[in-house]
Amino acid sequence: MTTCFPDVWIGLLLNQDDDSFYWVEHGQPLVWSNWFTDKPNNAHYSEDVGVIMEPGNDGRWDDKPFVGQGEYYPLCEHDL
Ligand SMILES: [Ca+2]
Repeated sequence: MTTCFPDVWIGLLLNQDDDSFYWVEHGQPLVWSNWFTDKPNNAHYSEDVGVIMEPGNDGRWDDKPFVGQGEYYPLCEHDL
């Protein structure tokens, strides 16, 4: 059985004012990153969320378009 996993939103959003990414939870700027080669690339000038790419990409990141709620699975933190 093959299971497909989509890209996962990690809480990164693009700041439209300066084209930098920030963490949505606290509004902090991105300091460390794990972008895939040549990413973020803002393809078609519409990619404003940061995701962990689907398996097979070593957990690297890409920027993708925000096309509507539910398009990406979110990665969440939970106290145990
Ligand atoms: Ca991209």
